[in-house]
Amino acid sequence: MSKLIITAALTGAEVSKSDQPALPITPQDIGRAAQECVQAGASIVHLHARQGDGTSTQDSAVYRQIIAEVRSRCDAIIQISTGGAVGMTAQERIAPVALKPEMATLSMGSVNFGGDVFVNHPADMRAFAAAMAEHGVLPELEIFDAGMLATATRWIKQGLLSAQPHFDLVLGVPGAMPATPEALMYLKSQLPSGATWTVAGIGPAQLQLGTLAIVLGGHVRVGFEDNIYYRKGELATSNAQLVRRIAQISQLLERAVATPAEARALLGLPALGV
Ligand code: KMH
Ligand code: ZN
Repeated sequence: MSKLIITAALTGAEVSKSDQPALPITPQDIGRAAQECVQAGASIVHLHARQGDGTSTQDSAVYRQIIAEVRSRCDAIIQISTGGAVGMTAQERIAPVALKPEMATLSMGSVNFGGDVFVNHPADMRAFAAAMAEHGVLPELEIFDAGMLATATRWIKQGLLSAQPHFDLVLGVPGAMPATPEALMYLKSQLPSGATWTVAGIGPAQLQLGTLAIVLGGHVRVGFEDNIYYRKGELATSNAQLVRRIAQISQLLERAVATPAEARALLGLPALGV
């Protein structure tokens, strides 16, 4: 089994400081959180940008600052969001891909998202995939529901996506696939052979499905975007606290944790600076 890649989803678009006082919002805070997470065992940071008042933004200038703050402190693989926040236009969402981060998310379909609808029109998804290919950005294919995985598989066969895909199986969004072992096992059974995959469980499932993914040979995403609690009724003190716990579980299960350099090799990304 390969070493474990831990992604830290530091900020997200929906969580606020009033929900989680330790949420990193400013570029400096996001840079510091990334550094702490790498020290705790993360190799990818999944980034969202916020304006000064906490509102979500896809402004490239803000992403440029965030990327600079992260890169000046650590060698994490930088993955930006193209999901942004519900209601943003496709043009807004794709803009920061021109900064050529190492990775970016690519949602593979539309889905009810709590009380909202997260819209991903096939024409926009195709344009996102093309923009990522043009800028040399590795997509992480976001799968919220089984039909999205079927779409990704079809697009891989049609040559619209790389034959060496990396997936994020997001389980537990209200309106999408539930955060159950059965749902994870079904999605795993449908993955193209040779694909790498990570699990993002929402809420308490972050710990439970993350542990299952460690055993199954997948990878794990943790962080405040998906879960703000350390345990029931107790807020986590930092993103790094969540990273540290999943790294410890992996080590207890005798699966070593990848460094950012090792994660780049596992994902077929060039070494940093190459
Ligand atoms: N904020 C969600 C609507 C992504 O980062 O690509 C979408 C999201 C997915 O967060
Ligand atoms: Zn995100």
